[in-house]
Amino acid sequence: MNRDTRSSGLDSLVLTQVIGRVGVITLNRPHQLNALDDALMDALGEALLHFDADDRVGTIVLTGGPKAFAAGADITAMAGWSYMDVDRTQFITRNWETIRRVRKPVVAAVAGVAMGGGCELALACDIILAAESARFALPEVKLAMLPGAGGTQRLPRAVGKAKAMDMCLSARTLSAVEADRYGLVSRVVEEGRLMDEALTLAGTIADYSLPALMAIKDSVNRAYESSLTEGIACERRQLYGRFASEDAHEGMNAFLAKRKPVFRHR
Ligand code: CO8
Repeated sequence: MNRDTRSSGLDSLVLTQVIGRVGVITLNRPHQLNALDDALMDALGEALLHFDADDRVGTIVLTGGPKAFAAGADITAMAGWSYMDVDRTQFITRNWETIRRVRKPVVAAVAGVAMGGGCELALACDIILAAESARFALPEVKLAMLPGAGGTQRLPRAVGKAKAMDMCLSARTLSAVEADRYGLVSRVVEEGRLMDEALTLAGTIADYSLPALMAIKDSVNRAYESSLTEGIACERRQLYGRFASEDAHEGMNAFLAKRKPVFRHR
């Protein structure tokens, strides 16, 4: 794999690096277990939008540290807020939902805890790879709060109502193996191999035609967000759209000529 890497400064709240066609974003508040505050979420949003606009990047990997992907919203920051503080600054919609605007595939590579907003952030990604140490929980009920960064909506869609209710109401923690069995994560990988596996997966995806990847992501998200009729209509439009793509003709012609396709991401 071409490891053409560029890194941001080590004192940043997020570190960014480009490896081949993969943009890697690392949450970097290790002493607070990557607790998510406004500044971190603004930096994350900026990094996501930057990679989404960068033609050299086909896929994004979002990761944390060995101990924590992220331990949730920053309780220290939130503890003093009033209703009006949250409402006036639109805390959640201002920077928590940026990830929804990203059109390229986003792979979460999770080691250690993914709790509360950290679990919700992973759920907002397209694929979750979990190291054996990964732990998933929505423990907000212990604070008399609720999973308010999409957790009550995305978790039932991922694991079904009964298991989502169990996790949200009892705050139980899932091991990586349980999370895999529940369908919350797509793969569990050996502890030391998390980033290698994530980069290999993201690199494989990034080599496909980017407009095709974005069409697939949009269509799968419709399955999740709309009725079957609307989802099928979206998929059909995306399918017809493929015939306007140079890459789709290249892919089909290369298959017929028994050669490797050369995608230009157009
Ligand atoms: N916020 C702020 N600081 C945190 C957080 C957090 N969520 N989690 C850990 N830290 C800090 C600790 O306070 C500690 O700091 P210090 O060293 O200064 O005392 C440091 O990180 C290390 O933590 P621990 O000593 O507790 O480490 P342990 O290994 O003993 O425990 C745990 C790890 C189990 C992850 C434990 O830290 C924990 O339970 N953390 C809180 C988890 C939690 O409740 N998360 C949910 C938060 S609420 C939320 O996410 C709402 C999302 C909805 C969005 C709302 C937006 C407004």
